[in-house]
Amino acid sequence: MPGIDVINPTNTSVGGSFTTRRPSRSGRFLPSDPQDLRARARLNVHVRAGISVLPVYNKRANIIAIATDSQSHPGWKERFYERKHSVIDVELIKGRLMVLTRICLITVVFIVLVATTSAQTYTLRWADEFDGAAGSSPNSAKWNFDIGGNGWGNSELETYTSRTDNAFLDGNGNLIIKVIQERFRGPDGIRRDYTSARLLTRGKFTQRYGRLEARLKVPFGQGIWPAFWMLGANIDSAGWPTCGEVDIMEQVGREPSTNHGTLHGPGYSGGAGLTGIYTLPNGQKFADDFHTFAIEWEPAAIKFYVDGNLYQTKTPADAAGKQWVYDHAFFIILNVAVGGSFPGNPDATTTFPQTMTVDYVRVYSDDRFVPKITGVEAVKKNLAVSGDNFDGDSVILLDGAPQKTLRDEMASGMLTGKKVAKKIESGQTVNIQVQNGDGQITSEFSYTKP
Ligand SMILES: [Ca+2]
Repeated sequence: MPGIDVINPTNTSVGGSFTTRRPSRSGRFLPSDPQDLRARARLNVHVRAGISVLPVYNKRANIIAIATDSQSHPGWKERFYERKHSVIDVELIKGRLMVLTRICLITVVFIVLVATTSAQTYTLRWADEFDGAAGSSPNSAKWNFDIGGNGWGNSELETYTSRTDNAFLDGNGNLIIKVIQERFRGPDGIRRDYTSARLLTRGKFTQRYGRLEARLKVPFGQGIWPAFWMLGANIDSAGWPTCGEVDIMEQVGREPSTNHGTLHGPGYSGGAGLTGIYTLPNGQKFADDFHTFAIEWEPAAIKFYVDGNLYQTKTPADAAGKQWVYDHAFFIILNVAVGGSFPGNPDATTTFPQTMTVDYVRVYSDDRFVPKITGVEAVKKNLAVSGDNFDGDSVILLDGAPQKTLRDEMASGMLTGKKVAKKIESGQTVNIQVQNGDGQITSEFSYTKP
């Protein structure tokens, strides 16, 4: 059984009468797909009789199975039945499969934390290679524009436009964001001395977890502030910085060899962001060539790379008790700002126009964290859908049509499709899917109503 490596847990004081002895193999209950069961956190055990219940841990201390201590019941065997909502019945049996007693009821609440046993595989989910005719506008199916000259919270000096003067394809497979020194009044009526562009996938594409990377060549000069970054797609409801911000590439012109990678969240934003830098060796300047900037993002860890070099890993421990806000979908932003609080303003050494040349942006899903259905069951009028990696905005689809979905806050791997089962005839087969808040859909789960 791949990946299952039983160890003695060191801290099992979660509740109930756990013992920490190695469980017997005969008494093991295995979840339907142990490779996908990455869980621990809250484990509520209600033991009703004198039977010991043992969680089985892997090396990363995730529960991968439940067992009983059959040695305390010589001659008896246990049977395990998984019921809906991860409720597990344990029965003791002796002789000719005579069920004597339902000994205890275990309620296991699995909270997805980290992947454990399955291999990491990245699947390209979204990309823009910026192929297209010279002078044409970036693909409007993929990008929106932020427009205006309001300073963007940082006393910035540019007006962002959607003109092809400021954002266009070069005909050689690159997006150009061009900063122009010009007097310009945008539709917001604000007159500024510079124009530039800020492209974002908001409303078009979002991603939760995986690998995000861009290959690009930055502009240079005092007061020039390019970035490849993300904001939480819940920014309207949660506000900034609670929505979360991940800066994958952020540079200021006065530090031509330095890249900043930063997380901003509640209680650690602005100058207090969780940040690290990567410095090119031997005085090389980022603006002199293309470089690849990436993150690898999983539950409870974000790793930052430049040209394949891992230079920092941030985890909830870095947030030091403050909220880790990187478990939901984010949208992507590419922009070049001018002036403002972080880079300072341009001076006599700054030359214009300045261009950021972007070869590609690629987004890969991490297959360990894509939503997966492991079970579907009719519960009276409703449909109980169990699985992994459902996010807070996930929705059950019935033959492709979204259904009203209720979430159990205690059991992230369980969704209830309200009155969905009522729509299915007995004997009818339907395709059940789950769509996460970032638009990711599970593989289909064929369900036949009994
Ligand atoms: Ca390209």
